[in-house]
Amino acid sequence: GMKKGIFDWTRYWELNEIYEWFNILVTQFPNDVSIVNIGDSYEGRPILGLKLNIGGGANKKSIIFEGTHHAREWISAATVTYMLNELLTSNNTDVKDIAAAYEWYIFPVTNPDGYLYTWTNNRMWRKNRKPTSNLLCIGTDLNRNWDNFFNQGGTSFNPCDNTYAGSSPFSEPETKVLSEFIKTVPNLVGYFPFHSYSQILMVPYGWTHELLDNYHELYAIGEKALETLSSFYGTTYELGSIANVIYIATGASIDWVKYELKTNVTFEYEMRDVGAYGFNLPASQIIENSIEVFASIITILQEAQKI
Ligand code: ING
Ligand code: ZN
Repeated sequence: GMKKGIFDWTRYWELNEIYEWFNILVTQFPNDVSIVNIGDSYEGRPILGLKLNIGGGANKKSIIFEGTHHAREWISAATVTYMLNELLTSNNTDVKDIAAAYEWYIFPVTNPDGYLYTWTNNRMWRKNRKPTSNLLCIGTDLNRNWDNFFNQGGTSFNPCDNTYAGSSPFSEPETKVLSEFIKTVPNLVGYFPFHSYSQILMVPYGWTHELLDNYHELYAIGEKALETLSSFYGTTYELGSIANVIYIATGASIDWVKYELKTNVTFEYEMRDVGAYGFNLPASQIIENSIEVFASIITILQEAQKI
């Protein structure tokens, strides 16, 4: 694994550190990784992901990790970078098999302006940083801005609210460029957004209470994943559809991917904790959180390969 130093998981990383680390990985693993720049945020920062095709090979199925759509959920960037590092460097044969079996598109920070703002101005910022029709209020909730039952529940029409859905579907550059990119990914079979907090593993949909598509299949896989997850530190998660375990929410990325692209394996994580620290999860929990979540994802993919 990575050596201790600037790049370890005992503290949270700033955006430029994550991007710097990408550059290091490209020089360290030139045959297996490349940087994908899907376009710019509102304030002009590139939204960068790392593509992994370990050992090369064509026609692999693809998986996308969506990190930090919500700015204040720092554990998302930390866990996604940790998992990327494991996929590249783990010696565990189960991990190596899964890592080499897919093409991975890993985005630690899909809301770079918001993430930077949480470091410089307001630790509790959730939205992006694009101005709205209200001069006094900035930002759209990116996880309400996708073109799927837009503004039909669990959203706000008020630009000052934290769940403001935006002026129209994909009105925000961050959701626009990410959705356009996702459509170009060949053989997309898995989509995983990482949020915090509450310790819930969720499957579609957020727009309806109905249990549609392959809900029951995903639920059964989710049960196995949570057995794996709790086996390390006893962490317990709830499991269910978004609308049933938390609330109705429309315009979410996972719903759009599932509904529009018919992607098979779609799980959204609400990671640690259950509220003691909330979004301010201490950095001392990054590694434990990452270990349990990553192992559960390996279980999900092993189970999904059986069906
Ligand atoms: N929770 C998610 C949110 O966007 C969610 C829950 C997930 C809603 C998927 C809709 C779809 O509100 C957090 N903590 O952001
Ligand atoms: Zn969130």
